[in-house]
Amino acid sequence: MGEFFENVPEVKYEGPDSKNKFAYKFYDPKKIVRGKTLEEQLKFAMAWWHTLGADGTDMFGVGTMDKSFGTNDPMDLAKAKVDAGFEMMNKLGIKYFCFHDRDLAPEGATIAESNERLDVISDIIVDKQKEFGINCLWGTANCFNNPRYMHGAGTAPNADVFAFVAAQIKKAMELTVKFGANGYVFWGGREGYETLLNTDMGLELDNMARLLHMACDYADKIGFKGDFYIEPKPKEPTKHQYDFDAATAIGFLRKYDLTDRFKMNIEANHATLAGHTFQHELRVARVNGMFGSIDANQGDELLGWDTDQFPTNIYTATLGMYEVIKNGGFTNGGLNFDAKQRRGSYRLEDTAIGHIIGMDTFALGYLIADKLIEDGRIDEFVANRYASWTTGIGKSIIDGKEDFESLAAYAEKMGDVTTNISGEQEYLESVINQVMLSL
Ligand code: XLS
Ligand code: NI
Ligand code: NI
Repeated sequence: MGEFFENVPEVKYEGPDSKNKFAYKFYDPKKIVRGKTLEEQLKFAMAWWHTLGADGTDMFGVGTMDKSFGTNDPMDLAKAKVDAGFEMMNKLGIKYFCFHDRDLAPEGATIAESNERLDVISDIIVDKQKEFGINCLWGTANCFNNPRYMHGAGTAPNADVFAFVAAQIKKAMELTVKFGANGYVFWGGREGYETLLNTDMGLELDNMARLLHMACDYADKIGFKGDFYIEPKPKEPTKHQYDFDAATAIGFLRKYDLTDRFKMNIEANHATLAGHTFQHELRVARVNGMFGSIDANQGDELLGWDTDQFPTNIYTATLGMYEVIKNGGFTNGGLNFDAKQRRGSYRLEDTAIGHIIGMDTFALGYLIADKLIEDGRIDEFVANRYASWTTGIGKSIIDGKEDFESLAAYAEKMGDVTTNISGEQEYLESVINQVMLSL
């Protein structure tokens, strides 16, 4: 096996003063925080598709990055990607990867041929996992690329498409188990609509739920005990996607009695597209007991699409990690870099540098969020803000002892509300700045 990332050395933690672009400035994998190493807390994962597949192709131009890994033969390329991927993860100390079935091996002419190809490549991956001590965070199926999915997959109007995608997901779940992963993602790539004029929305949603129930049943058969995740996204590729945001996806799961097996995989860029902050999406998942995993990237406020940039925004990462810590940390989930370097950063080492900055950003975010919680001023402020619910009339409402009549009598006696206190947003933002900059 040759070396593919020959300009990338083994990347180590050198601290905030290092000027080595191939060193971590803030991510010290062995540092203990909240009783575990940062490596265990953050669970970084490499996304097979971007890191080994994306070559900079966009709507206006061909690829700028050479991701041929020394071969033109599709199966040889699939094998070379395994070598390249494990080389990069090993050099960077990334302990997990995420994949779509079609990232691993090219689709064949029949399901049988596609599956045979997957068997060949997945055998190689399993050996590599053992050799390098690298795990799989989650798997998924690419149900959006092939023209058969032009009208959707689980929500397609054509029942044959539904049957085909079931076969595809069945195999992708088997691979996920083979790699020992505890997560399986459903991202509704084309599960949505372009126009309601040709769409039976009710049937499409019922069918999506049918597909997910079948996945749960099959998980039990093959011993998949991990979490299923829905990854919400409001649009792109379809105009309107059914899993618009966390609240919408959770409502869907509740309606169809799927909340036992499913959680959310929150992607930062998708939150932006939905008009939400990353923290909002994580909070919605958390307060509903549905937080699972994160696709770590960032969008551009000025662009309306999924730019999938490597995360560099420390403020956003801090507020995101604040939610993760409040949730008790990751269980089966982790931080998957669903991210790619910009088209002009065309060298393979730019991929590595993107991961390095992403890992430093989330490590910093985690450390600052930990300090914020330890500092306690934010929590204390919030507790005081809602103090009226712990005594008197507030407690009585929570205890279920009040009704409209009793509250009307209470209000009458009170006259008017005289107890509102300031929200102090500016002060709270200053606390964040202070904690952040004094880390
Ligand atoms: C696309 C999604 C996709 C999922 C996996 O926008 O982020 O990459 O994470 O199918
Ligand atoms: Ni994603
Ligand atoms: Ni995305």
